[in-house]
Amino acid sequence: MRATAIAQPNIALIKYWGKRDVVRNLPAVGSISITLSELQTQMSVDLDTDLPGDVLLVNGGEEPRFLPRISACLNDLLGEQRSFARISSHSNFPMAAGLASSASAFSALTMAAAGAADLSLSTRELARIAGRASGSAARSLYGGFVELKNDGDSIELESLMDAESWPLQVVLAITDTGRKETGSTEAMEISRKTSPFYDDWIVRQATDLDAARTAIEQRDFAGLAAIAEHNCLKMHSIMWASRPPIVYWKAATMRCLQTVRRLQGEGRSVFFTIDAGPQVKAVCLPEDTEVVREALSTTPGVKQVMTSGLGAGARLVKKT
Ligand code: 2P0
Repeated sequence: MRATAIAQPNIALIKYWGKRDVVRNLPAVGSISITLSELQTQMSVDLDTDLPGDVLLVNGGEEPRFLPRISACLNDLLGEQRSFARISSHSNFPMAAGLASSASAFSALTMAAAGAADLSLSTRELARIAGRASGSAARSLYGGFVELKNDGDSIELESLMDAESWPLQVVLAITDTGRKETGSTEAMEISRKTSPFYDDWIVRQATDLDAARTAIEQRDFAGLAAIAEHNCLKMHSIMWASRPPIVYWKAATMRCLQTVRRLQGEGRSVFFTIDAGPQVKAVCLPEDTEVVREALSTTPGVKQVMTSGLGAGARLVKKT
């Protein structure tokens, strides 16, 4: 009745932004991501309790704030008649700051809870359940390059390439560790309802997904860089044009983009992407990692830099 799982966050190169169905949390567009190796969330679920309600510990301290979404995910997986759970989560990176903490948290939670309850569900089924809790979490059930297809009435996931086949590196530049003002669930709905560019974003996503899939298949770094930067800036343009506007960037975010442009001008294989937060993720070829890391860590306003390779999907590490 107890199990522990580990999962890593993933970084979308072709972004999920917008929901087709808010109640079932179905994304309006497909997305392509890379799962990281070095940033991890370890999640333990204990169902053998006589607790009067679920208890959530995050890095050792009680965190009732996140509990409603966690409890809803457990209800979805185990049914509402389940016993209450003690859930304990440890992450080695800052939460709620645009580093995809919900992706690693909900993918690890789903896998640990299924393990604790002795359910034998496929990765695909677990991904669908994790995705209902947090859209991007579905992708962290898989490693390497992952596509989330927005098919009909549900989602479908496909592993495009494993982590070893194209070992890209990601340098994460942390420009702000505070909690963001607008969560991505709310921000996506503001964009859908008010951004004049939203409909066009939906229509054009298939073209971007095709271009990224082809670049990955051919290990074409320049091709992947061009489409990933374009897709990222398009997503942020939708947010900026929303009412009220949603601007996650800080001054240091822009400075990091300038650093990446300078490195590109010097012939380095690197490109940027930015999610629902102010952090910049610089994806690069292994031979350029050190130069990119050094350049970003000395960019004014950058508080911390982390480096990660690509890694595996969520996995069960302990069951008792
Ligand atoms: C992504 N993001 O594809 C995009 C890019 C942020 C920007 O998925 O509402 O926490 O829980 O399904 O998955 C972040 O949103 O959203 C996200 P919900 P989620 O990675």
